[in-house]
Amino acid sequence: MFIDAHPYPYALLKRPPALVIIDMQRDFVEPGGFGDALGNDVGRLQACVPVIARLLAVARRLGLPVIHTREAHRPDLSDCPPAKRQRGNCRLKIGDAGPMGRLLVDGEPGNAIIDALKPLPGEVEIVKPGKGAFYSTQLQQILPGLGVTHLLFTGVTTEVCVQTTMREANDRGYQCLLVEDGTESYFPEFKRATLDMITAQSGIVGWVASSEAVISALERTYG
Ligand code: TIU
Repeated sequence: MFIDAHPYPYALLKRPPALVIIDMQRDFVEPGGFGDALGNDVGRLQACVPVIARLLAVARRLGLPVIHTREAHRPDLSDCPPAKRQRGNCRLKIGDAGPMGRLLVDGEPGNAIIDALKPLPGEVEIVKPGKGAFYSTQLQQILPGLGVTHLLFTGVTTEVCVQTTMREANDRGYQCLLVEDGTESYFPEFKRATLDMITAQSGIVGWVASSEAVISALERTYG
């Protein structure tokens, strides 16, 4: 079975792919969080929430492994490079107190995954200090234990944490597909460019497909 994808059909194996949901945290999608402090229009990210919720429901029903990630730093900021904290010259920086607690700090209300996509017990939740989900985390050790070779990517933001993680996964031998309507950027033109970069050169980083194509193929293959 195949997912109807660009630049060519994405083959599904007997073992299902994992659904990867990158950084769907209040810090990026709600006013008063880290994304807002960087000067972004956070409302732009809302469009992918119902799409990811639909994919998540299908993944849970069909038994796909689900991996959530969250960008977060320890309360003492010992895992936050000063260069990252100082970048941008913003009024509020990582670790400063905002309306939802300290920005991008693990355990703060604003750092939590949004209610609509809350992880269930048993689903993997990777807490990552970088943009990529493999850097300084256990993800590389966890994936073989799940028997996963194929990854379906969703989340925010397309050209930052999603693309970085997809490139890290590609270099580690995973077959990666990005769900086009399951990801958003603060900059629509950067989202478009990312989709084009991933699929150019016969899929140099991987594939892109719509959530509709992904869901129908998953239902046909594993339903
Ligand atoms: N600023 C921005 O576009 N993204 C991030 O800082 N992190 C993620 O993409 N999750």
